[in-house]
Amino acid sequence: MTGLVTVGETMALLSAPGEGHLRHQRSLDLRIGGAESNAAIAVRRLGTPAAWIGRLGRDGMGDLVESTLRGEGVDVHVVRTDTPTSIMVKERRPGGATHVRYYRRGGPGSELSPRDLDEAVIAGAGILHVTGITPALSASAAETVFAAIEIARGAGVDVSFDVNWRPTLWAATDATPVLHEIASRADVVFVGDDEVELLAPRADNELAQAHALARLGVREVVVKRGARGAVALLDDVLVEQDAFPVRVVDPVGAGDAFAGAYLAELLAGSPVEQRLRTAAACGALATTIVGDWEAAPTVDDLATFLGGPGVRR
Ligand code: ADP
Ligand code: KDG
Repeated sequence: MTGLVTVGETMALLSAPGEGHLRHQRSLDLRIGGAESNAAIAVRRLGTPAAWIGRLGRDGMGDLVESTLRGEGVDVHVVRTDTPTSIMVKERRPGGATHVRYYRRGGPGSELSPRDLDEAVIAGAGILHVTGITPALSASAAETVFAAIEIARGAGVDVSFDVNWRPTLWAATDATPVLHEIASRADVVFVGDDEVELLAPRADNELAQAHALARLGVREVVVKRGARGAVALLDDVLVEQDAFPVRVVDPVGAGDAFAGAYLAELLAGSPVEQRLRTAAACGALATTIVGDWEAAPTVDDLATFLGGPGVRR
């Protein structure tokens, strides 16, 4: 496998179909979501191999997650356990703000252990992609992330890290040293413009913050700026990419589609300008329909988006 491998928790996702408070909903759509598997799907959609390592309950929700990922062409390496599969509930409050609530404490993702890692899969990949969500779940989940990084580094596999700080899972004081530690072991770091201060508190603007991260030994620092696009800092050169204007329906998952697309282009050997352009297009498209990963574009969708609508027959 020369593509991407990732490790993390994927949950069943109960998503309110309409706008309004959850208590006024009479049904919920059943989907799946997980930052790492969202990125793996984004990679697959662009025709690049991707593998996901994780744990799921031995239950219907676990079957749903496993069959959905397999259906998307992701190579699944899963341990099934007696612990129920974790759940995430997503509602769109009046005014359009998306609220997410987790039911995942002690869930299968928290049981992740370095023993779950298939060394050959990681060592055979082109990139290992991890996020700051998994180490927040438990001590053994954090150990698993560090163990995966060690295997990748030992095998000369690039390490990609999406900071993805989730304040509902851990406070800044607990998160900062761990996220810092992972960033310092990564070749590529994706960081939100709202997260970068956490890792570079003494720098007083985005550029200085990106330089501070690069000084940790990170080869490519990519700052995700939502509707303002993105910038990448590598070899001391800053490359900027505007956002593609879109009508946002559901912003959750944009960062995962962005990271997956950037990494797919990196695996293909594309220059940084193309990595950023494809990533920004995929991030923008990811916001245009409901779901954390469903709108990640295929090669064909992307060509249509970048080349103008037209009619495909
Ligand atoms: P995250 O989902 O991790 O918070 P962002 O919201 O910054 O990350 O989204 C990742 C990337 O997706 C952005 O850098 C941008 O290129 C694209 N993107 C996100 N939101 C929009 C938007 N509203 N319009 C256009 N592009 C967007
Ligand atoms: O980036 C989107 C993810 O946050 C979502 O799919 C669920 O993994 C998830 C999380 O922990 O928030």
